[in-house]
Amino acid sequence: DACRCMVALMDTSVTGRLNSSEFIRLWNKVIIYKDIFFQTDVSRTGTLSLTELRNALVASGMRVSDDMLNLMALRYGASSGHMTLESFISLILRLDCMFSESAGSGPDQMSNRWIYVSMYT
Ligand SMILES: [Ca+2]
Repeated sequence: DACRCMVALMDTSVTGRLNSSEFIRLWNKVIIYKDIFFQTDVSRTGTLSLTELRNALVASGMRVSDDMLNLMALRYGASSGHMTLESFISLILRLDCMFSESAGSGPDQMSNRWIYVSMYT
């Protein structure tokens, strides 16, 4: 599921598969976010607590409200509320996709992007 999600998020040409430039883009992002995950997992549990998740999002340059953070922990976290690396990568790629692709575009592009990310990935 995590792999399918990653492919869908980076498949900007919407062909159902990744070409080499899409794959390289994905791979570079995965490496960056994996490093952020391990840097913010200060308790060395291999998962992110809510506080660690907040720090990881800040380190990734994402600004989200506390309500949104709690929702993300519910949706992507385990029942303990802690988040694994796979869940974190799926979540952060979605955010990355929505924030970066919608930057500088109008509300129409933004809502199209939202529908695309919600439905396809
Ligand atoms: Ca931790």
